[in-house]
Amino acid sequence: MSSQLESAMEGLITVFHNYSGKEGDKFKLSKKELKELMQNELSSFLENPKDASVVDGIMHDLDENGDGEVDFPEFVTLVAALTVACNEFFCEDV
Ligand SMILES: [Ca+2]
Ligand SMILES: [Ca+2]
Repeated sequence: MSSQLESAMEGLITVFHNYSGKEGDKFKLSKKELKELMQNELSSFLENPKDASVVDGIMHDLDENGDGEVDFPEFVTLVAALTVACNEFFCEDV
């Protein structure tokens, strides 16, 4: 049995690969794959996941090595940033 945190980590990996394997490099998210992931998996955390400029901005921020795709470490950066933002929101609410 995995702990809650371990399950969450496995979930992250699974979600990433579900989308990264759709086209091109199997281990990286193209802009299209990133957009799909954001729309399907992060729709309540992101304000306008359907807005192309939002996707462009996030892609640009995430793509540290400038190859035009988001690899797993870059994806984790996004999830970590969103988790921190969400935690702040959660703390304000309590
Ligand atoms: Ca891909
Ligand atoms: Ca990259």
